[in-house]
Amino acid sequence: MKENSAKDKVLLLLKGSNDYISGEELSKRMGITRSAIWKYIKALRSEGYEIDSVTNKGYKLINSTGVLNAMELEEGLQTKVLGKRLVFLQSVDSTNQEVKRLAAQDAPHGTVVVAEQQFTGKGRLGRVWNSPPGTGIWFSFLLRPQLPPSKVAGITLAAGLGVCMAIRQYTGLNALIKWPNDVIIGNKKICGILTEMTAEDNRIDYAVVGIGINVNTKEFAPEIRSKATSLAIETGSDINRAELFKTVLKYVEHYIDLYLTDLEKGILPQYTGLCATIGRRVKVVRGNSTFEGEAVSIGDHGDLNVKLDNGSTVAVNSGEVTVQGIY
Ligand code: BT5
Repeated sequence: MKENSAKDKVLLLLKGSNDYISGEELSKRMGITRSAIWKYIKALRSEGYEIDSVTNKGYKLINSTGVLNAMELEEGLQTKVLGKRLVFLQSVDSTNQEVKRLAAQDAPHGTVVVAEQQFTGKGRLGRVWNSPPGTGIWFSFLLRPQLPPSKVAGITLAAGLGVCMAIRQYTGLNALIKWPNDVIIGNKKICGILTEMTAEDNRIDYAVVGIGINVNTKEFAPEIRSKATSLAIETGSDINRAELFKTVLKYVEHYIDLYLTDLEKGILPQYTGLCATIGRRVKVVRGNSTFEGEAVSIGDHGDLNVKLDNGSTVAVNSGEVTVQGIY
């Protein structure tokens, strides 16, 4: 564990106590003055910790749901490799970009960057990902897998499955996957994933997986209002983003490991069981032709197999398909 600053030590003492601790007790335990304690309490409050103070009783930590910082993100993280190096930033252009910058400086496999806010959050194909502060979990991680580039799509499917399972476990909501890697609740999007990679000689140099989850968003920008939702909207209450992040990272690591151990087969049965696209009518646009059919299964490279109305089956990629009934 990193050496804690005095402010973090005050926080740990508050966290370790079920009752009020007096300013005197804190100042004795820390070996600093009561006015220094008061300064740290004020600083912690400004970070979002709700700390009650009562004359003659002292201080008590009431709630830390709104807080996102490195300490909250790392404390109790149960992963093997993901997040062993974790960088938290108040704001950044895009966490994918930051991970790429760190990768260029030889950052290790499993490095994670989390941001409170992204100025230019990216979707796929140059689209925008809205990432305002105080609302979501916006993070990316670095992988240096021994894989050919054709296997990267499966990593993205595994990450989507991990997010979906974590949301189900943490909130009890009926989260599903819209192939290939949106997580949805009802017909609305709660999470998007962007994977980028660099490769050489048919080998992945590194892959960056970026995940955005709408957690405590109450209102969306007009252009996405009809197709986006958040966990707070769906559950009716605010969610502790740091705790949810740790659950997500644990599940994402688990399913990526499963995929890498048993390439496709490790995750496909579970993925298919949670994939809302399977069994739906889809429209496929390929070149100048448009076909309709039913999505029937996921292929070995993560493609979607569509049974067309003329009876033939085609394997399609995400750029070619729209699903009827989901945004
Ligand atoms: C995605 O793209 O869904 C991938 C999003 C990845 C975001 C993460 S956040 C951390 C990391 N850093 C980044 O810069 N990116 C990753 P796509 O399938 O192309 O969907 C983009 C579309 O989703 C947009 O065109 C909007 O219509 C919609 N959208 C934008 N922001 C949204 C939001 N917060 N919630 C739901 N939908 C949104």
